Amino acid sequence: MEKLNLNPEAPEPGRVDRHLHALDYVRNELGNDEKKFESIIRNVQTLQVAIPSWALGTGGTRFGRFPGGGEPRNLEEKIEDIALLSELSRATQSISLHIPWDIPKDTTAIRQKLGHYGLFIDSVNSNTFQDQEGQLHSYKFGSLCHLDNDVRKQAIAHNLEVIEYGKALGTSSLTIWLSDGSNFPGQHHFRKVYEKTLDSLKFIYQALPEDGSLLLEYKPYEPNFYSMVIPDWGTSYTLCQACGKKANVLVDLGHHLPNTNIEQIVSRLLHLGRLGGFHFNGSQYGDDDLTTGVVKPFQLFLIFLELVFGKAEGLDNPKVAYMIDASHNTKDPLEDLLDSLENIRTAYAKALLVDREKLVQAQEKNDVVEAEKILRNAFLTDVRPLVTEARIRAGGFWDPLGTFRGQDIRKKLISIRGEKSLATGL
Ligand code: RM4
Ligand code: MN
Ligand code: MN
Repeated sequence: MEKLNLNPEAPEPGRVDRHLHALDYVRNELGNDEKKFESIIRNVQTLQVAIPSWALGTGGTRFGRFPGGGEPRNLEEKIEDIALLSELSRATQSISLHIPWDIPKDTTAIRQKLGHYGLFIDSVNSNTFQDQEGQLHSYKFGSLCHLDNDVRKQAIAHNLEVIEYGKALGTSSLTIWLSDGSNFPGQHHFRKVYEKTLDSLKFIYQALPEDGSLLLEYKPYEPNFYSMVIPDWGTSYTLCQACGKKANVLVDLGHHLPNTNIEQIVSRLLHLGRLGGFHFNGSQYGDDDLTTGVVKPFQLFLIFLELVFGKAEGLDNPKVAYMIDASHNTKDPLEDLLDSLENIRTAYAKALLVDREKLVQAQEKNDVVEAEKILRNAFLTDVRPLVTEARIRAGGFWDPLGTFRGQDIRKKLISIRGEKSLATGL
């Protein structure tokens, strides 16, 4: 199968004129500083966010799943979906794989297919949060933290296998999220499970290639509701530090308790040189089921501001990896992903507007009102014309979502893949 061909887009009458007009407004807001204007567009264009192979089907909760049809039936079709997203938005070029949800049968053919669409593999993710058929030892009571050597060995071996898949597919990045934890007080000896986890991670770390990277997530609760072995950035940080330079903390926005100051965590990790990357999603209470940047757009802007300032202030960090990690329970997954990609770039563009020198001056004078005003002015500026300009110049579509709907893409996918096709994932 090849990916669906998109018809060229005919922007509705007046669209281009309206765009140019709106673009002039932003130019003006920037004091007609053409250099800054152009550099923002270039920066926005370079922000490319990976898509996980497990987010292309309808997500579910433990109560149910309501699939919308036309879901990709295999890795090849997932790649085709991402090629479609890439052509529409020009904001994504890569895909993350979860093993064993997406075991590539023929790695050469997969690499060829990726190359054909100008895509690549971002990171490979291990999965020791589920038991697979035929598996010798269960992960019911943990994986890398398990007190039983045999269970731990099996979980380590799985991670080593995932590293090998990664190498065969051209990526040296391994992402680990552990569901290990406990549901009852007394169930875990906190220190012991931490030590076991560290031993296991060190072992896995040794198997990374020379240029390898290990991204370590944290999550405060779920699927365990009393304690998680890696509940917070601090725990992840100490584990990474004990492993070595190639191990870094991954911040999944949904993995925080309500009202956590995520931007401060980002700042701290950047400061310490251990910010490995992001999993973007949105949430009101917890976890990752909402579109990125809808409920808390100001927070997303503040997170990007830390990244922009960190870079401007020369903080030495590994290359930060960006991925969307959301479960699309309600919206069409492809529409949801297009929305998220757009919102991420919008937040970034707003952060790029902020006049850092003026802000630093206000901070030094303790001018709280001025400092906050600088941020709010940038945040309230409508940067959508800039984001559109970045996309159009890169060969993307004027209206990715409108095109997806207008050209009946989902209907066409259903006619090829069927109403009942189910993508692997949660
Ligand atoms: C976890 C975590 C991981 C993802 C799994 C499916 O909550 O966010 O990144 O791989 O979900
Ligand atoms: Mn995640
Ligand atoms: Mn998650």
